Formats: sequence, C-alpha cells, structure tokens
Amino acid sequence: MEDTICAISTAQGVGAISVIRISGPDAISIVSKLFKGKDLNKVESHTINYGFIEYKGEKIDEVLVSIMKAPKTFTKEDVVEINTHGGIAPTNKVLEILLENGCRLAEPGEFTKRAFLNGRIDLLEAEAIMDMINSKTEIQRKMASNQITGKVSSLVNELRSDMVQIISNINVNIDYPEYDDVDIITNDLLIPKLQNLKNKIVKIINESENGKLIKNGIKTSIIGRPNVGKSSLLNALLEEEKAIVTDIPGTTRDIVEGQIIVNGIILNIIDTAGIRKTSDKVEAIGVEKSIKMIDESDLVLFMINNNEEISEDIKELVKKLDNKQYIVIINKMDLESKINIDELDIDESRLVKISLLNNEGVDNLRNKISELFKLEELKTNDPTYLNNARSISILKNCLNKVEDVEVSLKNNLPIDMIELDIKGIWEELGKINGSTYEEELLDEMFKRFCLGK
Ligand SMILES: Nc1nc2c(ncn2[C@@H]2O[C@H](COP(=O)(O)OP(=O)(O)OP(=O)(O)O)[C@@H](O)[C@H]2O)c(=O)[nH]1
Ligand SMILES: [Mg+2]
Repeated sequence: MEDTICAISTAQGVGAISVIRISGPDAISIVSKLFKGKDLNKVESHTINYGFIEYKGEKIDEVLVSIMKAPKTFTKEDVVEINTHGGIAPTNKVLEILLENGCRLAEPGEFTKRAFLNGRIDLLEAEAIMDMINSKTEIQRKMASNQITGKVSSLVNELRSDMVQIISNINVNIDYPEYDDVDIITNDLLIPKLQNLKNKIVKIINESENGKLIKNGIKTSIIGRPNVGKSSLLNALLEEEKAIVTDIPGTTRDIVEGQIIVNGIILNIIDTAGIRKTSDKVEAIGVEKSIKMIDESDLVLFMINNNEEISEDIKELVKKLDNKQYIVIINKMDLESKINIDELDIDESRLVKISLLNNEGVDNLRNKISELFKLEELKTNDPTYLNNARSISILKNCLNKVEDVEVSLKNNLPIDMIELDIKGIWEELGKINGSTYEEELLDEMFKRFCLGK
C-alpha cells in the first residue's frame, strides 16, 4: 500500500495563508488525531472544517482543514489540505508534527506523479501543470491551460487512433484473407495512409516551434563593434539604466541580460561586449562570448554606427548572420552619415534606422521583431502546441520511423513485418502522453517539479 505523503504547497515565506497538503490512505486519520474540532473521520467528503491543530496539549495554530476523499481528488487518493496562518514558524511546525505522526515528506512533484500513476492525468497534462506554475505571460498561461485540459494530448491521441485504424486494417487482412467483403490492404493502399499520418506529424513538429517560442521566449542578442550603442539599446528596450554606457569603446566586458515582452512574447535580451581585436585579457574573453552568442541566439540585433564607414570587420561579422534570424540596426542617425549600406547586401526589410540619443526608432524595431516572428498571428491563434523537448524528440523519432516504413512498402516487404513496424511507432507515440513509459523517465521528470505539487 502507498504511504501517506505531505508537503507545504504554498511558497515559503510570510503570507496570509499557507497550505499543507497530505495525500494517501492515512491522510484523514493522521490529521484527525491532531485536529481539535469536528471528528474528521466522520465529516462528509469535500468539506472545509474549522478548528485547531493541537499537539501534546498545545494549540499550535488555528486552521481550516479540507477533507477530500478518494477517488475524486487530485491524486485519486484521500487528500487533506490544512490552511494554516502563513508564517514560516506555524507552517513548519504543523509539517513537523505531521512527519512525527506517520506522514512522509513528499518528493518534488510526487502528488502530480501519483495523479499520473493513478490515471487522473496523462504525462502531457502533468508537464503542463509545471508550465502553468511557471507561466509569466498570458499566452504562456493559455498554452499551459490547453495542455492541462487535454487539447494537446488529443493531437497525439488522434495520431495514435489513425495508426490503430491502419493496424486493424492490416490485421483483418492477415487473419481473414479469404473474406470477400474485406478490403484487401495492399502496399499501394497503405502508402497514402502513411503519407497522411506523416503530414500530420510534420505539422505538429513545425507548429511546436511556436510552442517553444511561447514557452522559452526569444533569445535575442545585441551584437556589434564597440561603441555603436548596444548597451544604450538594451537600456532603451528595458526602460532602465541596466548596462553601463560610456563613450569609451570596450565598456561592456561581460554579457548583461534583461527581459521585455513584445506582443505577449518574452524577449530575453542579451547585451554583449563590442567585437574587436584586443590585447586586454578580460575584454578578449567577453569578445569570445559575443561571437558564441551569435550562434546561440534565436534573433541577432546587429548594430552598426551611421557615423562610421563599414569596415572589413563588419562585413566578416555580417557573414556569420547567414541562416539566422537577424535585424541590422543603424544607430546614431542623428550624426552625419558615413556609411554606404549597399556594401552589406542586406534585404531592406531587415534594416532599422534609429537614434538612441534622440529616442527615435525603438518602436520601429519592436514592430520589426514582431513582424519577423509573426507575433501578431501567434497572439490570435489558440496556442495548442507541443512545446517540450522530450515530446518533440519522440515525435521526430516517430517521423523517421514512418519514413522507414514507407521505404519498406516501396520495397514490397511482407505486410506482417510492416505491421510490426507500425505497432512500434504506435508504442513510441504513446511515450509522449505516458501511455507507455519507463520508470526512470518519470523520476527524472517529476524531480524538476516544485515541492508540494
Ligand atoms: N550621437 C549618438 N550617440 C549615441 C547614440 N547611442 C549611443 N550613443 C553614445 O555612444 C556611446 C557608446 O554607447 P554604448 O551604449 O556604451 O555602446 P556599446 O555598443 O555598448 O559599446 P561597448 O560596450 O564598448 O561595446 C555612448 O557615449 C552613448 O551615449 C546615438 O543614437 N547617437
Ligand atoms: Mg556596451
């Protein structure tokens, strides 16, 4: 039989109320021993009961105790929640007493793990609970909500039921080949069915890019030669004097980070050291980081100075932007123009001219970013996307396997071998929502949850 677990479910600190959650077969009997008020063994399920936690003759705290009997609870076990006064001492004291009286401290995510193991939620829904807790923007919340309520699971379930159809068609043919009224499944008939399945998988994978953008934000680095105004741009975007700005080239040595929200999407902005050859050891490390940051970013804001001619160094750096999302920003438009932008061979749509001194052009830049990532569109869509690396890699794996089956079909491999491969893919897909899972994966996954969830 499962043991009874407990944990503080609210954030640790001083607040009005703290919630301590207990789940397991002895949840009600353990709390009832410590509770001064109604007999909790006899109260109705889903009631809130007023009283005191009393231990060894001492009233510890005035509390409200919710009694929720299995199976209609989060874990499908008996669940008790104690609302204590929200200070560190009363909360910890009540927890301590519960531990002394037969509860075990829950591991991070253990309540949710039980909810999953007891069939209340699937793995995607469990993961979405953490996304919901971590969500900072409205669109992140919506995406997590669509996953919690099973909309994302249904994308996967649909794929799996398509596959069941294919498998059962094949089975009928293998088992009853003599039936006249059964469609004979030939390889030719299977090819379009698999093509259809493949299209659906590809669509989900492509759309998962949106999911990743919403979940992780856009990693945006500001790159350029020293003194072009990179730190000034970071400060302008953040509306805060976060990075040091001086007229000395080489002011920024290390990366400086900040966060803004554009059209509901988080932009993680990184100001970097100006790139130049330098004999200064510290600066050189900063420059190295800047160059590395180009590769690691989803978006590069490449900044040049309107008042300086385009050097070979700049041309070299622009080459590194190939295959990246980037915007070239010409700053210091208030100064005399000394650049000939044609030398850079950049599409007009990727250029933004600004003057940070005069506070001109920053809005334009925000709009450009929005256009580049189609953020308006993203905002109006119902955000139902697969968004975690685990699921996406499983799906990509399945796509490869479907492609292998297509090759086998074209090579006229026997249908029963094909059927085995398709079953394998069906099982693999089940790993996404946890229809099939390995214990190690669960441990790894729930370890990342917060305590008390
Ligand atoms: N005239 C003019 N000066 C500007 C503008 N933007 C920034 N500056 C000035 O340019 C100088 C360098 O600005 P920073 O923001 O420190 O430049 P940076 O690119 O971060 O420089 P490093 O950290 O050295 O790589 C400062 O004196 C700023 O005040 C602008 O639009 N026009
Ligand atoms: Mg700087």
